[in-house]
Amino acid sequence: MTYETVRETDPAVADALTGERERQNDTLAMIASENHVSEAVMEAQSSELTNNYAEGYPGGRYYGGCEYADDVEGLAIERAKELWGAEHVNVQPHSGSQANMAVLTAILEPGDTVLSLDLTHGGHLSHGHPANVAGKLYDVEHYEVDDETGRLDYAGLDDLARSADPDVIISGFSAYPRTVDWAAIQETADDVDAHHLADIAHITGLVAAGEHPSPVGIADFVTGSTHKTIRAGRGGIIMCDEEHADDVDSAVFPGIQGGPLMHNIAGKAVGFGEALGPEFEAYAAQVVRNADALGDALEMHGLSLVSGGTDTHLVLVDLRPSHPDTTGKDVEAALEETGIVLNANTVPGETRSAFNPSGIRAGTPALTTRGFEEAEMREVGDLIARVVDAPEDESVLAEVSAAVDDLAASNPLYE
Ligand code: DSN
Repeated sequence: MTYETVRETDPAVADALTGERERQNDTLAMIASENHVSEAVMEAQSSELTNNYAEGYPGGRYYGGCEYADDVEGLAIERAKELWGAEHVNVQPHSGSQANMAVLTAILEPGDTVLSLDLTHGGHLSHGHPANVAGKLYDVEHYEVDDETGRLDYAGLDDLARSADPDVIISGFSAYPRTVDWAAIQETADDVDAHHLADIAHITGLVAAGEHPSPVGIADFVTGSTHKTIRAGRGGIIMCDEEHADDVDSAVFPGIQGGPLMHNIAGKAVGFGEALGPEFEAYAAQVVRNADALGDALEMHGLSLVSGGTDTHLVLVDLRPSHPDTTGKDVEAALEETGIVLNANTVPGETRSAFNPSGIRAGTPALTTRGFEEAEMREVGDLIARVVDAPEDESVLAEVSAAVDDLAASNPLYE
């Protein structure tokens, strides 16, 4: 996109849009929740459907003029069913957080009990953090990962479920690098008569491609976002059995949302279509191999990975064992100067604060989209380690910056 029309009417916004395009082209996006969608997805998201109001669902709208909205939403739903094998799909949530809120309002009353992973152990704000509406409405208990192994403590979760007697157990995480045993959590949910909501926001693409086991058909509800590893239009998705379909649909609309963002749903449909194509499985497999290669390189430089490695698209580095005086924010800021963009992250047993935590999280979905393979990921790991060792050394930052420029130029995103 060239933004020529915006430039004619609004140069200030056109400058920002062009700047962002150049930023993405010239830097290495390693925020684990980000990806680069195709030009086709972006075109669909900027379509005339942004003007349409389609409150309701395909074939049952509250306004006229929805025949093409029906086509697009129907395509998104059918493609999602094929990708994840769900009986019922709702593609209207504006985000993964909205998808979670819709499921919670569908099955809970205020004051009911939610059991979810602590945010500092890899959970998510929308799973009941006190600052989130879910934390204000519900009584929230948290389970944790094992301090020693950094892996989910399924026995601890089971014990806690028996004492907390939750109405829902939330699984699925935003900073957990290991394979999740959905069936073990489902067994606990069954034993305590709780619903099970599996939030696969980060790993939607890995699950669709068979790179991570699927909770669909195991958990009562599966939520996700559609712009991360699945690389489709921005937003959320809910999957469930027919038994829960009406409750979920009415919780999304009119429960917590009004008109769906039909232009984004068009982007979801296009991205899901791409993910059904022959190349997506190879892409998802490369995402995982790349994360593994990145983790190996970081470990070779003495950095400590939470859980000792990764099975997914991300690695979580605990800086405390190797660099006790360096914080995640120090590293995030120094890396950003060089063109490597990732985020500071809390780690299990966090001893600093959420704003200036002790770890960094790095993901490979976006770099894999632009063609990076294991050799480049090992090089990126070497560069990250150099910056972690000397975040204030301007000559190191300049050398890393030059290497980042070369890597970005060899793997261009946009012509
Ligand atoms: N905030 C996103 C992440 O980076 O994990 C998830 O919503």
